Amino acid sequence: HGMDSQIVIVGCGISGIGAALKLTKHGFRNVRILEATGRSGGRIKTGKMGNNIIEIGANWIHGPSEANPVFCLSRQYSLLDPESLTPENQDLAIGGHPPWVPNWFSSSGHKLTPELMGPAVELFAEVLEEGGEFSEQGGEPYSSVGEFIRTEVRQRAAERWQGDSLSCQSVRLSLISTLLKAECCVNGTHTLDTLGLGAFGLYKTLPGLDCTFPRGYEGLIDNLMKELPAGIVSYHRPVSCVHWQRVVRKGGREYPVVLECEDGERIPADHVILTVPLGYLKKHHGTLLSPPLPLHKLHSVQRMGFGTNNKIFVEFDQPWWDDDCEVIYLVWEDESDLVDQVSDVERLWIKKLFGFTVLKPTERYGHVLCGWIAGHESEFMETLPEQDVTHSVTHLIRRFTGNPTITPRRVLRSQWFHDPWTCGSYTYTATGTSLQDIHNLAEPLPQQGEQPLQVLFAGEATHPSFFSTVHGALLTGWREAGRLISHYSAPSTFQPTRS
Ligand code: 6YU
Repeated sequence: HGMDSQIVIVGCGISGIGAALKLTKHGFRNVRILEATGRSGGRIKTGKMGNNIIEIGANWIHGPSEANPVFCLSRQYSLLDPESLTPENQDLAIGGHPPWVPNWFSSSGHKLTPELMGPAVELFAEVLEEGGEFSEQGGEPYSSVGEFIRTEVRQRAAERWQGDSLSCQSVRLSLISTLLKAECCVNGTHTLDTLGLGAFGLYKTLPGLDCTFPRGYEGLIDNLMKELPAGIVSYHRPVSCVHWQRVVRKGGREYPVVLECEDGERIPADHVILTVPLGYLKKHHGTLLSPPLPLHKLHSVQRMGFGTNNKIFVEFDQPWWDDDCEVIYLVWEDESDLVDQVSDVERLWIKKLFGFTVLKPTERYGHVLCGWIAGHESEFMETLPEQDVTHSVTHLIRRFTGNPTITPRRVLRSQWFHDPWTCGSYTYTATGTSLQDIHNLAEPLPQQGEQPLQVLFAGEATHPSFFSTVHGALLTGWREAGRLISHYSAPSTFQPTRS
């Protein structure tokens, strides 16, 4: 059958769309996408706060340069600001940490100076970079990224800052706690104690200074969707079970797979590309596949990490930060013991919010901040009524600025953990994981036999070096489409060569 084979893609995020585009452009005639929600884009989701556009999900193109397919497509669709397109911008190697201009505020209501904070910033950056250098085979001297950073920071801080006053040492260590919490957001993990040290270096950064979409990330999705044949996506169509290793007859043909939808419809297929998030797979693997996942694959699903990172957008009439400020760090003076989690989630969850990034340019956004909060504290925050979140954030800002009159105009937060089709934010390499686990996640079922490639796996979690990103997800969609294309082009005992 070749180009007539039935290919069903589960999920209309960037990986599912990427796979569908590559397959249809190659000439496959029976490709369809089943999407649980009423929209395309998945974790790429642009929203509104008043007249401002805000990103509820993915925020930046990480490493916008020639090797990044998301950058190349966005440039082609004219979705980027001219500054993002310059060669200087593409050449900047920032190693995943953009050189943003910081402001620091303390829990006693003071602004902290660069002279005081600088040494802590440098020390943290230095240790963090070394954390990525432990190779897979070389052995891990510490049990996690968290333990490594804390041990090294304590040691080096004691040596380097011994001449400084105790209060100076203490506030610098408190800033390190804030930076640990920020790193929890970057990695989408509850604490750096669950982030594997050996696997930390797997994530690769591309050159280019991270950029945003002036008219929203979803513009990329809209443009890609226009290139797909009309009507190939069925919305509000959650798949409840993928039955593989079957022989299903329909219209005089046999199919190895049948998809069962929540509404009871049964759809036969030759190949299924599953792009559901790892968080969803962790929760539903027992019912989503029948027969179930082979054990080595299941264990990798369980070992790999999938955590929560949420945003809290806050709009003000007037800025309380410097004109050139790009990121605001909140430093709790009682946190010199290098902590990245709170002792009592319900009472102290707001302490996990490390600070805010400033939405720029001001002419476009006005005075809007994006707060970042990861982990169980973030998952608890999702359960609170919006006015409770507003109240906590208002109180927090009044305390750190020492200004009891500041009142946000509007507050809006994301709730990725309670999104039933995502169950969190993105993938991280947990302690005990290695590259092999990602390969296991990506392995198709079955690999060999008379009916190979019945179920294929795409999505950000299946990319060996760009997991947790949009470009990683897109590349996995293309990869799985490519796998089917080669399958039908390669000479084989069972298939006549190409159509
Ligand atoms: C990036 C960024 N970014 C912030 C936040 C989030 C994410 N990412 P999808 O989920 O999109 O699609 C699956 C579809 O399947 C979906 O539509 C479902 O509805 C559907 N589905 C589920 N179940 C179904 C069923 N049963 N039946 C039918 N359909 C079903 N990435 O590049 N830049 O700034 C951010 C950020 C808050 C939540 C991000 C960012 C991650 C991306 O959004 C994400 O990877 C892709 O969109 C996923 O696409 P997909 O197709 O795989 O799934 C040093 C170091 C360390 C390591 N990491 C550092 C990297 C930093 C990561 N950065 C992230 C940061 C932010 C802020």
